[in-house]
Amino acid sequence: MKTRRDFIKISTVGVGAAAISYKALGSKGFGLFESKLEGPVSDEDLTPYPTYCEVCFWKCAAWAYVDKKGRIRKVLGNKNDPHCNGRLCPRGTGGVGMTYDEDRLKTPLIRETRNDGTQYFREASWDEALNKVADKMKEVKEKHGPEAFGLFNHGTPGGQFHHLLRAYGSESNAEPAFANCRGPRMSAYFSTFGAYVGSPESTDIRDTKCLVLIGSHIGENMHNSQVQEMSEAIDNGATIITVDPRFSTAAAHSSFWLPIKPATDIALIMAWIHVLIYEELFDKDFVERYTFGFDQLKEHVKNMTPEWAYGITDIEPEQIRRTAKEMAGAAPAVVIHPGRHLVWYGDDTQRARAMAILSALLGAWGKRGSLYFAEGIKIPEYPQPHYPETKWGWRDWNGDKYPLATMGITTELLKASIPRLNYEHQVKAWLIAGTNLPLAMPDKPLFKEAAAAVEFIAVMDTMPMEVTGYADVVFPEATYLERYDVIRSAANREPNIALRMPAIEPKYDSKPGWWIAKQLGERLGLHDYFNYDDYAEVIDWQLKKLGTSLEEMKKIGVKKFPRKSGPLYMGEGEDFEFNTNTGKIELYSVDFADHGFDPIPKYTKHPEPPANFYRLIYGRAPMHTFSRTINNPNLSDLMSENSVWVNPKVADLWGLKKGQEVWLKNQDGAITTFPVKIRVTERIRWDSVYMVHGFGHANKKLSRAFGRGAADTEMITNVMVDPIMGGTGMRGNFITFLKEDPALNRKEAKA
Ligand SMILES: Nc1nc2c(c(=O)[nH]1)N[C@H]1C(S)=C(S)[C@@H](COP(=O)(O)OP(=O)(O)OC[C@H]3O[C@@H](n4cnc5c(=O)[nH]c(N)nc54)[C@H](O)[C@@H]3O)O[C@H]1N2
Ligand SMILES: Nc1nc2c(c(=O)[nH]1)N[C@H]1C(S)=C(S)[C@@H](COP(=O)(O)OP(=O)(O)OC[C@H]3O[C@@H](n4cnc5c(=O)[nH]c(N)nc54)[C@H](O)[C@@H]3O)O[C@H]1N2
Ligand code: SF4
Ligand SMILES: [Mo]
Repeated sequence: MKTRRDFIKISTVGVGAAAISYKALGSKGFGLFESKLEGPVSDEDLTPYPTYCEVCFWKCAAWAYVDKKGRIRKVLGNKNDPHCNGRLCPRGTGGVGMTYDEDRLKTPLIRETRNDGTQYFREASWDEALNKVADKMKEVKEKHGPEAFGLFNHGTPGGQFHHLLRAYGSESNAEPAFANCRGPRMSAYFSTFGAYVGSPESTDIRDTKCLVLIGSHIGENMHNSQVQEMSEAIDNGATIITVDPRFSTAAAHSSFWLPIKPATDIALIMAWIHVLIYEELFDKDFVERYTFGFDQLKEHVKNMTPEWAYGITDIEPEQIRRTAKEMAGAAPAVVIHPGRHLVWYGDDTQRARAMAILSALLGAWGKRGSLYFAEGIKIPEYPQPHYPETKWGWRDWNGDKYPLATMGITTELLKASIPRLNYEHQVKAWLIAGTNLPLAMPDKPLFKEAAAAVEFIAVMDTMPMEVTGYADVVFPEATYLERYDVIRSAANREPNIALRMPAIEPKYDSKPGWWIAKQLGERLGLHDYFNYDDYAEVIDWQLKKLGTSLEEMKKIGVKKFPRKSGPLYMGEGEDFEFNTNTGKIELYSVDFADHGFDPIPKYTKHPEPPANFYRLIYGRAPMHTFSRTINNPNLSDLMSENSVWVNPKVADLWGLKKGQEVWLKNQDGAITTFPVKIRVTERIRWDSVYMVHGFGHANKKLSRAFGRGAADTEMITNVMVDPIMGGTGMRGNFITFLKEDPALNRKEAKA
């Protein structure tokens, strides 16, 4: 039986024909810049507009150059911006493809059901679509209270809807950036240092003598200034130590590559800590002055020798000792990179704690070449009433189950939406803004059950992504190059802000997120929270408070301010109070002990792949961001599908050839919708396979992305939940190969 909300592959009468003829032009019609279509243009004929990139969360500031006909010809980095230093990554340069993608959402859409029960989307006016969502928000408020309206948000578009939700009276929101990404390090670094590492992370890579990458694959993970600083550090002779079961791009540039057995990193880090302590290589003065719990730590790691770790990690004891000595020799100028996507095995907060403790023993905190003290600009709050009090929010869906979580947990929001699970507080409807949940969330069956259970879903996106197929109403947002948005403010070495303004008018019938949120707000009687006609007024008001103006920012894009919080680094022997329970860096975490968690990290063994199965690991490719860029005409030109990396030993055993198409099947019997090509390479351990995340799109309306490669997410049905902060550990899944089309087999079996 079909559920009330069947997945609809967006197709609307009217735009379909146009889309096909446009597609006939072929993706090659779109080069890196549109100028390929229209011939060269001289810089004098171009007008630059300031923006910051939305292709990933590094938010590099840039200039969009527009020609006399009103077309964006190129996007270049802003030289004064510390996120990019004037250079964008390939995704940022090709980001303009998001604006000129002919598959974009073009008008609001409303779900309809025909007499025979089948469902489809019909084009609607903005008024109708907005009224429908606002009416539903009113209804939910009356029937269940505003708290029952949930929000999945990500990136700047999500921020506009978050404001709307708070004004309406709900705090039931969650974003993948926490539970599916960097949540473990937030909880871990906060409990250790009483501070977060921020985004961009405050890693002083450019001045480091030793950079330790534990699974961080910088170079494929293209976080811009980090990649630039890493290459500077290499030129300056820094030692790079990369721990990765795969020979990553970073590993290729490293002095030491430790091809660790997956899921065993905590053992390696604890053995490093053992060597530092028992060979007296740690920073004694720093530890004595600033840390709490050294004696307990020393006792705890007594038997965690390199020999012990060797049996677990496959890393030779000699390598463990040597790399520990390298770090000690470079200390305190060592960056133990805190990682970003940390949700691997469910003990991820503990792994991040181990990394934080390792940094502390090296005195590598607040010192040149380690982690610096970042400073940001607080954007003045535009006048508005306080947000209404809420009766419950993301913390209370089912008791305070994850007390050390600092943001809403996506999987918990799904569970709170399923009546069968009997959560204390039930969520009845969703807004979704800027996240493609079907590809970003592990455990697809859970997502589908929750999506079918809620009464209503409204999605704001720029593309007909999979998530839009679950919506009752779809709002087409203007792309980042077509809109004003919040002022970018992220802590850095120098405090700074960046402006995003429209370079061109929104194409089609798309609208900026701020406008959509305001229109809903007005319909809900929340005018006082949206007291402006144009978001430019808000920005100008805020900028003036900061001693600049919209007029000035339009000319410069980025503005830097003098630091007020003091120097980048700690002074020698300076008194320093950390924002923790003990006022010290907690090698032994009082918070963790209070909540019944191990106060010092322990290694726990995780399940191994069954016979003929291999651990699925995944990561990034330099030219794509998750699922959002796969259809981008510029970027799909650079990489149009993913492959599955297989060790030659495994390829031999299975008789797999380079380029051969296979389907993957996981331990729970899930099979990939699409086949994926084999890449035979020594760069991956024999017990694992590797895939780039984001491919395997199932919506036909994504003309370049549909059916290209396979989705790692489909293979991630086992979620290893982090008991400390609710992270969705995704690397406890194992796959095997199907050499023949499983659909064919199914048909034959029936015949
Ligand atoms: N299997 C697997 N799952 C993962 C990961 C993985 O590696 N593998 N990585 C995890 C991590 S680290 C993260 S951070 C998350 C990322 O999760 P998401 O942020 O959900 O990732 P995307 O797939 O890029 O989806 C972004 C969505 O926003 C839309 N979008 C882009 N720009 C705009 C805009 O300007 N306005 C609006 N309204 N929408 C826009 C895109 O079209 C797309 O639908 O995924 C997590 N999930
Ligand atoms: N080009 C590009 N860059 C991006 C993004 C993007 O989509 N595209 N997304 C951005 C975002 S939001 C995030 S969160 C970051 C994520 O980037 P990172 O935090 O750097 O990535 P992870 O996904 O944690 O790690 C991937 C690496 O971990 C290795 N690995 C797998 N299992 C293990 C293990 O058990 N132990 C160890 N030591 N290593 C293991 C994999 O082989 C792979 O090289 O990337 C950011 N940068
Ligand atoms: S790192 Fe690349 S994709 Fe990310 S914001 Fe910067 S230019 Fe854009
Ligand atoms: Mo992420």
